[in-house]
Amino acid sequence: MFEEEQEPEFEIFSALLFNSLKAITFMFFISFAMINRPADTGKVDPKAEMLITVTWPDNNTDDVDTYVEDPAGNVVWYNQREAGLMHLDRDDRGMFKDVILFNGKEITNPLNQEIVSFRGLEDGEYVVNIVHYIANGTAPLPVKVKVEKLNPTVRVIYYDTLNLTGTGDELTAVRFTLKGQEVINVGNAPKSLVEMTRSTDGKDGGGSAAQPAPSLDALTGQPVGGP
Ligand SMILES: [Ca+2]
Ligand SMILES: [Ca+2]
Repeated sequence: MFEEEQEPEFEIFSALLFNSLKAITFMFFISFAMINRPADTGKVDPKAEMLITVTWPDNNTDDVDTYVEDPAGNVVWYNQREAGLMHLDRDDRGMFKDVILFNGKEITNPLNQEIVSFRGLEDGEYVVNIVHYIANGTAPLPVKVKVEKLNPTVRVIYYDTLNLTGTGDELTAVRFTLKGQEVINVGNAPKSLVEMTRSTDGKDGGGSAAQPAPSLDALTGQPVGGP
């Protein structure tokens, strides 16, 4: 009898304890979510008007760079990741820095990809170049370049694979002109965007992988003025 009378009190106590635990857990998750709010850098704008995606084979150690010029003459590239209405998500350097920690273990991210997103579009010509910044292999490197205009419906302006042939090789993948919703004059006449950005220097210093980028001949894509 005595024990039976104690039970309800115990139940109230455990219910209280359980609810407090729930509240604490809830507050913990809320603060955790706030702490881990993703940083703005590297984010692709979900309201993008156009996307340029450059990919090369998984696990490849070569460093390919994406350069895009807009009609106003702004050029987005690894040292100028915001230009005009363009944004380069990151400078993918092959496998360099592509190791992440997950549950205390090192995980290698095999992906090789750079994405340029556009918050808005202007009439005029766009130029999309890829550059073989560091070639570690001897074979030509196949690089996929895709240009998609997203609104009002997704439309692929360009999608092809180009072969980069070695350090310093710069190729114009595509150039095209926007006129309202129209896409005209799609071609690939070479235009060096590296030359236009040569006043600024190469990759962040320190690492042995960093080197001053060579000056390139606009027509041949070959380094000029070297030894
Ligand atoms: Ca790169
Ligand atoms: Ca990579």
